[in-house]
Amino acid sequence: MNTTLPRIFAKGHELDTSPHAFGELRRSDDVVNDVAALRERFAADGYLFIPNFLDPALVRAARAGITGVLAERNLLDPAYPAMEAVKRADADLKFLADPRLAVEFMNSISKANRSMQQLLYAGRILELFGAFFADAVRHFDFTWVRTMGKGFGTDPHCDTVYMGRGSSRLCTAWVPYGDIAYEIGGLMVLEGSHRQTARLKNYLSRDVDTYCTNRPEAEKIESGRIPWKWGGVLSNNPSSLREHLGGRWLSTEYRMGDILIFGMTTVHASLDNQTDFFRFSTDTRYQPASEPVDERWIGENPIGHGRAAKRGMIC
Ligand SMILES: O=C(O)CCC(=O)C(=O)O
Ligand SMILES: [Fe+2]
Repeated sequence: MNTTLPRIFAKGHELDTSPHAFGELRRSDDVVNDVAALRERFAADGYLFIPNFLDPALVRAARAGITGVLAERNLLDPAYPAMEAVKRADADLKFLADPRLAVEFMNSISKANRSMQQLLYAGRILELFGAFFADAVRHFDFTWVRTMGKGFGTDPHCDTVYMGRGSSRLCTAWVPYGDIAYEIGGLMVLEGSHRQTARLKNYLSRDVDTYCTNRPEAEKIESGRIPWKWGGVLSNNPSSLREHLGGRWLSTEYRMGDILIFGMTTVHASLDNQTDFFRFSTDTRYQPASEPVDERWIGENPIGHGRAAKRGMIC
């Protein structure tokens, strides 16, 4: 075991942190102004990790907006300054399991947060994607805001199953709003997983909003009683998934200002939060403006994974 790392978990499974199983994300701050090198690295690694890319003062201001909403909702422990984002012991976040309530909550945090809007949809991020795509940039209109309290992180998945109806060049930008020690649980990327498209062919061809009209669950999906039969998870055991697919889980202790960019077929997950601090991050999406766009995530109130997104087929 690597003794410099704490014990870390994902979906309750302890991760092997020995050097063959776990490592640090490769930094790309050295090539941030060299677009050819950035493209090469993205093709080689399936991600770009650029520390200290965003203005930390703006990230901090966006964090203040997030903690403001959580304080209003009585989710923070009032014994600590809101900016520390200590979760109230009895704060109940179960409502986030309901996709409709989760969307409402994310919108209530992101829409009025001018620093977050400026950070994500203007300035450096757009310049970077413009150069990277060599095209005008279109971003999705929905902002995924993660407010993760103590407990499990996100299951391993690829983003294409949630947003793959448009451009295959779509990219995700994951931005932390706080310094995220390993125990608080940031994002992990499975090394080399973007090159596993043959093995993951079946998974990558799926879409969480497609359902079988000839199966018993069809009626529940059509009426909106359940969001889906299959929620897009690749595996609920990040440890055995890694053994199966190979490569290391890669992560880091993120700092405010960092950005992690990855593609639609890169397997990722997040570490469990073992602390009383909230982990805050957003994930947002960018693509070349000239390419087709997934209609679920566009407009003032995107349909998302709601009923209008469902596509029935006989299977
Ligand atoms: O932040 C997380 O836990 C998950 C984020 C994610 O899946 C993404 O950025 O695509
Ligand atoms: Fe994701």
